[in-house]
Amino acid sequence: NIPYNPKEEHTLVLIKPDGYARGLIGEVISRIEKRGFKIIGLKITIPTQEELEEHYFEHKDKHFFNSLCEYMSSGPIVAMVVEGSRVVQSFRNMMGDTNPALALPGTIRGDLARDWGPDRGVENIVHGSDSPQSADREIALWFPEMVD
Ligand code: RTP
Ligand code: MG
Repeated sequence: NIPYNPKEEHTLVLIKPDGYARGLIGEVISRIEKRGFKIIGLKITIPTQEELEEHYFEHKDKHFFNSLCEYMSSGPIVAMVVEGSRVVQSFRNMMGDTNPALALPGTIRGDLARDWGPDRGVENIVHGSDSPQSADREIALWFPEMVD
């Protein structure tokens, strides 16, 4: 990792297990770099149940929470800290709608994610923080060494 400058805006990006398994790491990283954002932290890990309960705490009472945790712990993910001006909202725009069927062409999910079938109701390639506050919390969870 390279130095974390708290004056810059950051977001936490995850390439989820379907993105990793389908060989889309390069595609996602390429889109981030072409947009002019800087990757300052990067690791491959298999999330634990504890990490997912913390990462997705806002969803713990939702009907999809169990399948979400099963999906997210089913294989390796790539976690990244991405830096740049207004990167939180920009990366949300780059991801597209949560549901791949509603994600517009030109977005990561709209171009790459498969439709949600009965067997994979939660897959959508990537995660991006939904606010700068969420980003701070998520970066502290996945990259504690970077911010302590
Ligand atoms: P993320 O947090 O992963 O960046 O996705 P998001 O903001 O677009 O969507 P969010 O509402 O935070 O949901 C988190 C993840 O849970 C799965 N999900 N499944 N079956 C469903 O109705 C449903 N709703 C959400 C997705 O993997 C979603 O990205
Ligand atoms: Mg979310």
